[in-house]
Amino acid sequence: MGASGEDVMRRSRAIFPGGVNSPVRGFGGVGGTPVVAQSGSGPRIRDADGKEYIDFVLSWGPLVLGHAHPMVLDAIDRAMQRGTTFGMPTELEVQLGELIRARMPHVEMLRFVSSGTEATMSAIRLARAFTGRDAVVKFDGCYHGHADSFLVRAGSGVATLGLPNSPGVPAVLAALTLTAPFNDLAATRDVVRGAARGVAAIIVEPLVGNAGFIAPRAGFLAGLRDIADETGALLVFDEVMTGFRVAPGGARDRFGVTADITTLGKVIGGGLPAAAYGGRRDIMETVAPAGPVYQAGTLSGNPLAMAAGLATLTALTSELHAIIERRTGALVAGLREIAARLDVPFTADSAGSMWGFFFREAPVHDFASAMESDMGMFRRFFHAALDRGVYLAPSAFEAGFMSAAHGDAEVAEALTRLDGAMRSARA
Ligand code: KE4
Repeated sequence: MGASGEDVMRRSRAIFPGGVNSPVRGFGGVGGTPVVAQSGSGPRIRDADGKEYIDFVLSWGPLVLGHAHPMVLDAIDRAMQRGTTFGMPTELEVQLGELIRARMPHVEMLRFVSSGTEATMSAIRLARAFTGRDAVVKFDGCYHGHADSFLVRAGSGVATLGLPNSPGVPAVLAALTLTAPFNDLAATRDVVRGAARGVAAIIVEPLVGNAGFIAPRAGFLAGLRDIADETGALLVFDEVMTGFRVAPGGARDRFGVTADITTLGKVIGGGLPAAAYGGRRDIMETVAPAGPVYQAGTLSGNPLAMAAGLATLTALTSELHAIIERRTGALVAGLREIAARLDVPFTADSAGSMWGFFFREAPVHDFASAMESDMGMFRRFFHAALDRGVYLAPSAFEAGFMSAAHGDAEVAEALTRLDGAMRSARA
C-alpha cells in the first residue's frame, strides 16, 4: 500500500495549484478533500486508502469499456513493445482514422491531436480561416476546453468554480466570442445575424455534458444547421464528450443533423491522450501541410493512444452500445423512482452511455435553469454517495457516464447505495 490519500494531497497541494492537475478534480464544487486514485478495474476504482467505489465518472468519459479493460491493455502492450512514439506516420493512426470515418461518414477527413482543447481550438482557427470571419458563437454553460476563445460563459470547471470567464483572456479576443442560451433558436438567430462582420462558426455540444446533462429540444440542432446555412457560418459539433457515447455514430447518428466540423476526444483515445477534429474534405484540405491553416503536435497520433482507441472502438459495437444504453436508462429510471418515493425534487435523463440529474422539479433546458437547481442538496448527495462507495462527478455541472463493465449487478448495487444517500441528503 502506498502513501495515504491525506499524505498524497498534502504533498500535492505543495506542488500543484489547488493540489490538482485539472480544476474539476479539486472538489471545489462539493467541498472536502479529493479522492486519490490508486487503481481501477472494470466499473470500480480503489482509492489510496484502499476504499472501493462504483465509478460513474470514468475519467470524465474516456473509459467506455471500463477501467483497465484487458483488450485495451493488451493493445497498448503490443504497441509499446515496438516503441512508444515516432513522430512519423504509422499504420495505427490510419486504422483508427478509417474506423472513425466508417462510424462517422461525415468526418471525411480528420487530424489527430492530443487533447479535446487542441481539437476545438484548431477547429475554430480552421473555421475562421475558411470563412475569413472572426466571430464565433458558443452557448452558455457549454465547455469546449480551455482555449482563450472558449472561456466565455463556459461550463464544467469554469461554472463549478464560478470563475468570471477567466482572467488572462484579452478583451479584444473575448469580444469575438458571442453567446446564446442553449435550446433558444430565436436568440441564436439574433446573435448570428447581429454579428457585424459575420460569424465563422457556431460551436455547440450537441448534447450538453458540461452544465450538467442537458439534451437538445426537438428541432434545436436542425435549427442551428439552418442558421449556419443561411448565414455562411460553419456548424461545429463538439463531440469530445458525446462522440461514440450518445449513439454508436455520435450526434449525427442520434439527432440526424450533420456538422461541417466535428471534434472528438476521450473515448477515441481509450484512456490515453488522443483527440481529433475533422469533417468536410473541402474544409480539412485547407489544414497544413495540404493547405495554409497551421496546426501541429509532437505526439499527435501517438501509437499507444491509437492502439488504445482502436481496441476501444473495435470492442464498442452497436450491440454493446445498446446494452450499455439499456443499463444507463435503468440507472436513471431507478434514480427517478427513489426521488419520487422520497418526495425529492429531481429530474434526470440519459442518452446512450451518458446521463445526468439535477435536484430540481422541472426539466432543465439551459444553463440558467441548471443554475436554479438545489446545489446544497447536490453537495450533500455527492458526499453521502461517496461515503457509501459511489463516485459521482464532484460538480453539478458535469455529466455521468457508464461503461460496458457496469453490469446489471453494479446498477442494482449502486441504486441501493444511492437510495440511502438520497435519504440521508434529504434530511
Ligand atoms: P480536454 O482538453 O480536457 O481533453 O477536452 C476539453 C473538452 C472539450 N469539449 C468538451 C465537450 C469537453 O467535455 C471537454 C473536457 N471535458 C472535461 C469534463 N467536463 C474534462 C475534465 C477536466 O477538465 O479535467
